[in-house]
Amino acid sequence: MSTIIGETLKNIPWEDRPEGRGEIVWRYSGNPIIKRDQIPGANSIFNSAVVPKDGAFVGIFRSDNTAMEQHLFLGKSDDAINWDLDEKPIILYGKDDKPIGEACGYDPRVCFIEDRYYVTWCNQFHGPTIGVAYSYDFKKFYQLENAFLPFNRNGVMFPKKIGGKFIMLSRPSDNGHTPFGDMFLSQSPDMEHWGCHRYVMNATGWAWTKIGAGPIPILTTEGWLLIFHGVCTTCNGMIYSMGAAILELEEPWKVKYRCKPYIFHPTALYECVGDVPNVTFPCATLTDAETGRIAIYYGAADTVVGLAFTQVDELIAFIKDNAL
Ligand code: BMA
Repeated sequence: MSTIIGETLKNIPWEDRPEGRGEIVWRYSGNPIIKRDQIPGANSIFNSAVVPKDGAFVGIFRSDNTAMEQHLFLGKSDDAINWDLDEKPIILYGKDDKPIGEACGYDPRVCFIEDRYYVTWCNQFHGPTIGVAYSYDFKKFYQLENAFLPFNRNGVMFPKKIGGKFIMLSRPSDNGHTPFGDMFLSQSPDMEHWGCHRYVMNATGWAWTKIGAGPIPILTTEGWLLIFHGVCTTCNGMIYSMGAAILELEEPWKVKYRCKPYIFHPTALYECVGDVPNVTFPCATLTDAETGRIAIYYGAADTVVGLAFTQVDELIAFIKDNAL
């Protein structure tokens, strides 16, 4: 039986799979957990990342305002379901300790590595690329250099160094609604200089248009469990579903198993109706190594935040039984 290698999280939010239902990933009955206008002046709050901290939870939330400007906001919660969100965006500081300005951009991920929390997001630098910042305390955020040249999206860190290097997944893209995209991996000795690029996975099967890493990969006895978003294009636009794969522990650019069917698909009303219909976009998980529970945070229809659940041993068995 596959298990999570990591911390216990006794207060992980959880609901059992509804009776008589067979989905590998199931929705929280109280979804959406974040409403679109929970921040004054917000048009939408969606693709967002949460982590446990000091017995409670913190998160970085993407909110687009009614001028459709994209910013990152701090949120706090005792139960990881009910969130207090700041009314003003996060302020980024430079290495010289001087404020640079508000954190602009979208689709944040948060990853604790060694002694601090790294935030990666889609930053604007003559087009989208991967912004990087860190914080020790979620009070002050220091911005580092952008990781890559434009155009790139979905920069997702691994939670520990491998072979002495920081590791980040990303998806080279274009300046628009990218109709292509495979997943790559890059390595860095210092979180600023990125190289030794490796190819990880292509867009194929149900995700024939593009794929992008989702939450921080989860360390398990089987390898790195990677949940990602995959996109297919229909006559009515793109559909964003969730896929899953297992990557090799020491060489995580090598795919051990990739699940042929999607593991989650926009079918609930709040995933199918909103600013961008038919989008489920995972950016974070909470995990409990003791019970194997995984809570997945995802943006729904580019409008609200949803929560879903799965069990690590069942998900890994599903991936292996249904491998491409
Ligand atoms: C991607 C990103 C995401 C968004 C998705 C669907 O390109 O912009 O933030 O959720 O499109 O619109």
